[in-house]
Amino acid sequence: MKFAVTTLLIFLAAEFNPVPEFNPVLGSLVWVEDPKAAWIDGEVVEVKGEEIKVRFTSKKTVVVKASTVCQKATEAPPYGVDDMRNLAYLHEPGVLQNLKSRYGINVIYTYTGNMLIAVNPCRKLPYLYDKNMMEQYKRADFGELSPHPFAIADAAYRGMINGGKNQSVLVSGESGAGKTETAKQIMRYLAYMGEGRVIEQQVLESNPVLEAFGNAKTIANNNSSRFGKFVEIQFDQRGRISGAAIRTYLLETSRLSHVSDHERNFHCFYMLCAAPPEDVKRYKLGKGNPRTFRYLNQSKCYELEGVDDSKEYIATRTAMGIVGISPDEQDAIFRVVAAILHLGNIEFANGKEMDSSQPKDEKSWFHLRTAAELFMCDEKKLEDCLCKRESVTCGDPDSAAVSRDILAKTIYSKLFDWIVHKINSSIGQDPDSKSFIGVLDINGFESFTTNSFEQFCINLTNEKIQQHFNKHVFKIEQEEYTTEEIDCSCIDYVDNQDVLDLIEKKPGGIIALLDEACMFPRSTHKTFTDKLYLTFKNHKRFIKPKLSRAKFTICHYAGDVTYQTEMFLNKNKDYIVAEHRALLNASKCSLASNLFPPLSEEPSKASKFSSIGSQFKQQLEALLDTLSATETHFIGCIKPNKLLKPENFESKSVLQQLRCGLVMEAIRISCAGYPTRKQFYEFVDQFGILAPEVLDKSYDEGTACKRLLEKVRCKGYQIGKTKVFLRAGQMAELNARRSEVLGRSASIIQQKFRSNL
Ligand code: AD9
Ligand code: MG
Repeated sequence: MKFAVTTLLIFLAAEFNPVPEFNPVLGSLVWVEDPKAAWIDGEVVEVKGEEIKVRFTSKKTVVVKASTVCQKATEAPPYGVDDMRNLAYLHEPGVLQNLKSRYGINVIYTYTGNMLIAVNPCRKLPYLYDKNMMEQYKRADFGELSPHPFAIADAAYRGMINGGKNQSVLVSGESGAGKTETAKQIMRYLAYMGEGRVIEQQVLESNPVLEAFGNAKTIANNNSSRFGKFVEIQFDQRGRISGAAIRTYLLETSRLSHVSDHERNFHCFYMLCAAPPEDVKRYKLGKGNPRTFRYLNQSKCYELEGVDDSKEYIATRTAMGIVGISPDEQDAIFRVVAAILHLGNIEFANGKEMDSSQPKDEKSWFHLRTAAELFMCDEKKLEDCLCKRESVTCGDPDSAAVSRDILAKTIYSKLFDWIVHKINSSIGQDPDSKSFIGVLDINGFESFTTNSFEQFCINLTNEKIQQHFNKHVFKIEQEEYTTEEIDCSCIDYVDNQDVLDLIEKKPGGIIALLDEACMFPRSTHKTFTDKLYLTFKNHKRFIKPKLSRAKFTICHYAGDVTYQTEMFLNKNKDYIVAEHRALLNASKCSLASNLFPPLSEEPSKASKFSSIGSQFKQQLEALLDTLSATETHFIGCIKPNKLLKPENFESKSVLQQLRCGLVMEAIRISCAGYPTRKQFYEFVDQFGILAPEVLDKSYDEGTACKRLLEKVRCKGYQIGKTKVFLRAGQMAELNARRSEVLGRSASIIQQKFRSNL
């Protein structure tokens, strides 16, 4: 992944300048930014005006500008702090070091205020999630125990029960960071609160079912979710689960016909190949060897380390039963899955007539017959539908292959939607439910060497979530400042509304222009791209790359991403080829024919042009409307290393994730204001030693704090109604002074002690 984290992350009121007053002197401990290791710590050994020489522990020295280094705490707790806000210095190297030192002892969770940061342990840590642990979190207040997803789930649950407000938990992070695993722990905890009845079981078992059909091995993650998911768990008056609604987003169907090296197709195909012999026979899969199917053998990866597909098949079947998919329905689902494998094996050759094609050889005829049999549709119609000239293809062998893949993808995506729908209707929605907790598990910001329409949609989602997050964190900060009656003009944030307008404004945004292009038969990706160049030539967030005419760059909040437009038009079009619809609608299998109702029964489709981009935009709007009406909890997942190997913390990559995700954003907002706050009495208790005269009872607590801070010449702090609000770095300074005074008193006592001897 390549990110260009640029100047986008600047706050209006205060740049992210963690310790503004820091002037390194001889002997100061500092962090120096390093292109490979992110940040390295060392000691200042020479100061020459603006330039300083720093010596690292490796004895290597570097000369850097004083303004580029960060101050290192002298007395950092060796195993870090539970909440980033308790760091002596709340800056990038501090945050990174804290995560790293905790990770080293398998402490994978850390708070930043109310947000949880979860570093993927890349190994099983069962003790962290057992019943005993759930019980402990159930009894504790937030912040009392170590940071944990159960604490977040519990906070959401209590917020719902006591505060009477709907809640949501947003889990973000890049692929392999642990979003799905974390979301599952949240769901487990919520189910645990509900006493373990059938409905809780159903909500939990929806996970393996959806994973079987919607997850696949990718380079980044052996169990990568190839769709986004929002699970709304509804509760009754007694706080028990009473219904659930699952919404899914953007299943990556392109994987069905094209699998890259070292990746796999969706898990269900391999499971079915590994099914018990009677099932393999029933679904006509020969010897059940995945190597014999074209949709599976483009990549040479078939098995997953530590996963037994035959066991997974049985487990999936059991889970399907629990979520209410009947044995007959399960049979129909796997028949369709097997039919897709056979469909993929049909190859084409030139037919007898011009622009026509036919199955290439006897083997292809066999797969065509078997596919038709499994789909329970007419064999001749299937042949016609693939080989004859029709609305989208011109009939030659290449077009027939395209038509075959389109058919396979359409069926699979309909099948997936059907499964989701089925789970929803069998778990049921509680019409009387007043409250819910939503859990969102959706792909983080993506920037690959080649980015297409999928990345465009995913990054739009992330822009939306980012805006929601900024507003949320900002609002919480503002509320606390207002309660304490202190000035909050110092906090503000850069709104990314301009990027959102560029993408989704109606009319005139990129999605609207793409829809327009899709409606004109003569448009090509080139005319579409030219139109973008013309329309957005002065847009601050849009860049026309110098050399290409088929690319454009968007300056996202997390960095610049260049999109390739070649497939944008095709991928945006949402239609079912009329012949495909007719073929499957006539299937004798009720599941298959239900997947393709007659067009007249889909009025929204029949009347107007429908596009994937616009539909997705609407889905997102609905999601954001839901989220905005809830109290939101955030969990940021971090992938410690590319290969997901335990005990390997790659600082550089973690830093990039912190910058692109929500974590640094939360820290920035809090740093721009007053990241450390302490109750008056706590503050006086801790620092009274710096100005003992304020401790006599003639002052009220607030004034005592003020006098104390004046005496030690602190500036820029604020005194609220019950708390002292300190700027970034001030707490560390006070602590250092306190240690100094304590040290001095200790040595005086020692001297006295010695002289008395
Ligand atoms: V993707 O965007 O769907 O590709 P996720 O969902 O962020 O991705 P996932 O939750 O699937 O990542 O985690 C990846 C792998 O890391 C899992 O399969 C586990 O093997 C491993 N993992 C993640 N979190 C934990 C955990 N808390 N404990 C143990 C974990 N293993
Ligand atoms: Mg996932």
